[in-house]
Amino acid sequence: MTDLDTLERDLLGQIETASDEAALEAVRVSALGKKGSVSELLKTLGAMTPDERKERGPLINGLRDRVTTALGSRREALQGAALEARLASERIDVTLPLREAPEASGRIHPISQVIDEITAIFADLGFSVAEGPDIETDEYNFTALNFPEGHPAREMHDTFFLAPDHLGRRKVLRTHTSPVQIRTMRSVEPPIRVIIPGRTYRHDSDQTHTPMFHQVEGLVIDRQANIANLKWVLENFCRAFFEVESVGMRFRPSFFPFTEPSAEVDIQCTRKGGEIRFGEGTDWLEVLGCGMVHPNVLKNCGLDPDQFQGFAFGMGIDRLAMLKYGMPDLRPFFEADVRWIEHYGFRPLDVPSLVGGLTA
Ligand code: 2NM
Repeated sequence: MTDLDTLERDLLGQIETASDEAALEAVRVSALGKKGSVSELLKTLGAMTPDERKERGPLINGLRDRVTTALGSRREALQGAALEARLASERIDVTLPLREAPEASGRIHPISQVIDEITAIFADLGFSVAEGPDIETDEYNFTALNFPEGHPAREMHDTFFLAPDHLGRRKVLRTHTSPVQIRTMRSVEPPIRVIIPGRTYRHDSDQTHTPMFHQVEGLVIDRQANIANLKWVLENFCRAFFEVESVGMRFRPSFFPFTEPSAEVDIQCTRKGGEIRFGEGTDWLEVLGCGMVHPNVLKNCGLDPDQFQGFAFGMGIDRLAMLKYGMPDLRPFFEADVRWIEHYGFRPLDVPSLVGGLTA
């Protein structure tokens, strides 16, 4: 084996085993660089006799060509492998779910969602929203609403009583939002069309009751607002809220001190296959109470019952939320469990509207 053969085998071996482009470049410089082994051989041609050159020239040039070719193909292979590795490391799985932006990852509590839905529906019917304090006087919570002094209904409400104020007035945590209707009737000239969503309190706690719960009440006062108007408003509300074309309703006579006549309202439903459907079927579901505002309540607010009349209604928001969104238990509403709110909560940018369908 000649020295050229040995050199060629050595160089081709180094080229083949060069593990990256930098290593390959080092081999190239060591062979074909200014002082490279092959370059040095080429320089020897000049000092040769023509006969020597004729014999050695093609051998050395052949060696240089084969080394150059081997370098080229090894470089191509290394570049290809480097590209493959980079593509693999930068690979994006477009089938993975998007990570939510921070402003989209919070959740709206079902109670807030239902209040927003109810507000949107009644706003469309021309109602505005009124609010009042959670701590009320006995006067606003009971007396003005036609609960006689010492009447058992005051006890029926399981009232939380607070210490009397400096005027000796006994304070209570409001047992319903009706005191806000009193405040409204005493301060706003009819016609009145308001709803009052808010927190209410009763000394009651079991699987279906929490000491704090949410109500929305509505009030319409005008010269001739009547029961037909009441039924129309409630029917339209139920159709919009339960998102059905039509809904069978049943008005059962009932009693509230602040309305006469009074009724409790059921809507039709079916409970086939463990799923509840509203508006049709053979079952009935109680959803609200209502009635014509009692003349004594009008008088208590400085309104002449011979001039003005109206209707009022009230419903439990927490129960409506459970029914509409299939939540089996009331208690997690108030436990602030992030896993629960992630499951049952609503996306902050999905604002309820009649245009989109409330839960669009
Ligand atoms: C209900 C049912 C029926 C009601 C009545 C009044 C007021 F102040 F106008 F007399 N406010 N709310 C009312 C009537 C509330 O909740 C079940």
